[in-house]
Amino acid sequence: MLPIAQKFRLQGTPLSCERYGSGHINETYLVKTDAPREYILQKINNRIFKDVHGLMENISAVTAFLYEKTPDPRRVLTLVKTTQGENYLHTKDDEYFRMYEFVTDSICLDMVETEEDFYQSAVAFGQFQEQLSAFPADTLHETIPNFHNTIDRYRQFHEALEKDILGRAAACRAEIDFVLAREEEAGTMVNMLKEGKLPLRVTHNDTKLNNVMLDAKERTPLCVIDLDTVMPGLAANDFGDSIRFGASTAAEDETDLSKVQFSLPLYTAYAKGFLSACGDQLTPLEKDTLPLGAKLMTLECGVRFLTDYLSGDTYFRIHREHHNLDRCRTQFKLVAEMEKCWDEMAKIIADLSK
Ligand code: ADP
Ligand code: GN1
Ligand code: MG
Repeated sequence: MLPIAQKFRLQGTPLSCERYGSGHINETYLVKTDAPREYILQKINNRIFKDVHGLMENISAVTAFLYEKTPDPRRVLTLVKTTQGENYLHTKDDEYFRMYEFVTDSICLDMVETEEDFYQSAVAFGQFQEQLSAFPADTLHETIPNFHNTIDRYRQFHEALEKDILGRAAACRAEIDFVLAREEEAGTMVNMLKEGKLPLRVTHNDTKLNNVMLDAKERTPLCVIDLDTVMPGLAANDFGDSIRFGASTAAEDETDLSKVQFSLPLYTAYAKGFLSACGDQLTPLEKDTLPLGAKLMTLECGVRFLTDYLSGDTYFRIHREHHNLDRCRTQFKLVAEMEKCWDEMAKIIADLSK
């Protein structure tokens, strides 16, 4: 990878380039130079992102827009150009790479450590949405069509189930039944959007806790990263995706389901942070749909993991056998728990919205 790193305008000579982070899609590397400086190099997954040029146009435009408001490389993800002055490198082998400034003195969490950290991550994502409210949404490329179209995610699930190419369906009947039992409800927000009841906004669409950087000392928001899926979307989906990942008491791939619980205190902390950062912008109905966003993003993600499991694990990177099945099980456990405390979830949002 060092020869790739050398093709970017770095300060100093690159000394090392090691795999980094725990994302499921791109390949991320930490580059260290003798300056000394650190950078993040990423090989973009062009099997999943079919229009890398459009994707990089999005990222370059969004980061430039944010930089105008906050001209600080710790507070806005900052691209490093190639020696040719481009925003990304396209190699002869048809591989795509990009380089970012490393966000210094920061932390990036794979699991919530304190309620306060989760609250701060909500402020970060809420501010991100608020800052992008003036961004011209029609200039954005749709990097993955129908990304949070839950109805289409069900269509893909049915297709995978019908093909069942590895004969895995028989062993996950309970999970399949769980998905089927919620099919009608799964389309609720997509239909509300179609009916013009919910507005499209510029959203992040992948608001996992490990896609936000906090200041290592203050543990306050620095910047939102992983901008591959910034596209027009629903505010409640950004809220919901954070909840599905962060308001769980266990990791996304925990195999001991007794450890996986949906935490109402964490949900409340996130809701406070999110509403304080972008609440003024949201319509009353958008606020009302926040709990539904949490439930449907968790269900959708579980459906996506299960679909990938049935299809032979071609989308999400796996590190062990049945990894995607384990992942889908944690999501369905969380959905089941949310269903049990549904009224409380709604009341928390209603109280905070007063
Ligand atoms: P993926 O799409 O695979 O999730 P990310 O862009 O989220 O890729 O990067 C993976 C991980 O690399 C992040 O969770 C974070 O820990 C780290 N990372 C990414 N960009 C930066 C950056 N600019 N500075 C510091 N760490 C970063
Ligand atoms: C992927 O890229 P990463 O790891 O931040 C996925 C998200 C899922 C998430 C589940 C482009 O996110 O949609 O919610 O895994 N990203 C893409 O952990 O599909
Ligand atoms: Mg990520």
